[in-house]
Amino acid sequence: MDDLRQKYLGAIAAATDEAALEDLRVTALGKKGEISLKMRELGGMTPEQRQTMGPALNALKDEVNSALSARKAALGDAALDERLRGEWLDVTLPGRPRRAGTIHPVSQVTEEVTAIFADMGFAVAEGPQIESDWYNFDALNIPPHHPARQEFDTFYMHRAPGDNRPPHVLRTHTSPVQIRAMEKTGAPIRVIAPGRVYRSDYDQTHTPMFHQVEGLAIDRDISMANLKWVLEEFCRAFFEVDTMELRFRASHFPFTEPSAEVDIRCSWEGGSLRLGEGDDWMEILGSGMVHPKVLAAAGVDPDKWQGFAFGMGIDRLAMLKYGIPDLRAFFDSDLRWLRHYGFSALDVPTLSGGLSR
Ligand code: 2U9
Repeated sequence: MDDLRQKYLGAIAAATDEAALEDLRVTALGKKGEISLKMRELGGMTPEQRQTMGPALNALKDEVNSALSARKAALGDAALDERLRGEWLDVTLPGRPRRAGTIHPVSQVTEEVTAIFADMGFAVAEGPQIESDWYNFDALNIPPHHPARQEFDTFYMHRAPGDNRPPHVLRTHTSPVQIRAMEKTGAPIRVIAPGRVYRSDYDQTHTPMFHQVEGLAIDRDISMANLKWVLEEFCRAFFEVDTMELRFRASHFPFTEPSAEVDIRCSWEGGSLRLGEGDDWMEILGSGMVHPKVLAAAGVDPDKWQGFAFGMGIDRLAMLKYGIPDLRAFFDSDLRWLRHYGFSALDVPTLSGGLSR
């Protein structure tokens, strides 16, 4: 018995891999293994012999099994140590840089503008980009065949052959959104409508898709004076210039009467643009008192209600504020370009807190 013990424990300790251990297990404890055969011989022994040999063989079997398990674990640990030595990892190496997205200047400016008007009590309204000609033109006092329709360089949708109804259009301004808002909530109302608009035009200062924000305030006695204050307050906050000065120039839009284009004081001295100082004026938006016909078309009684509206180009505001030279740059997807102008991921506008620099 001691010979068997010596033989197997020695062989297990000397085994160098799992396959050798498995061979030893089969040779000792398999069906025809040496120890298994010895256990089978117990049946032919006298009860006295069996009483001493039985427990001794069982103990040997347990000992061999434990030795096999222990050696197997030791070989596993050694293999892992060996692998870890080979796969050395330098945790001090710098990580691989990941490209983060950036906020687009147009989105950022939209958020800035929205925050400023929200502080003055304007809600945000949205509407479809494919519009009926009623909402885009008729309701805004631009009747069919009126020469004013030609000024909008409109994209028309196709109608099925034989369908002679006027075609839908890609909205040329966000004004239809405000018609829909008035229809829905009536007066009084104070909303801005930011969003994409479309005109068939393409050069350094025009792209076929651009962004507008329009505003509308209707109440019992809203006047041009209210309009002027709101726009001054907006320009001071948006351009972060306390000395901002506005000039109203008489103009004409079909949907407002009277109408005014609005300029801001600026200087071009030394080749760089400075706002709120100098002897020059730069046009930044259009505005006026909403035409009574437009109120009536939206279901608002013009004998009871009146108010102002204004409109401006968001892309142009972004170019002015961030010094972007060419409108077409907005369609560049080059992140280096955006970083150059200081737009980084998750930049949150901070203008709603105050109006000063
Ligand atoms: C309703 C009634 C009136 C919105 C207005 C302008 C003047 C204007 C231009 C500025 C630059 C368009 O992006 S731009 O090319 N807009 O000059 N927009 S008044 O008037 C409205 C809007 C809605 C119901």
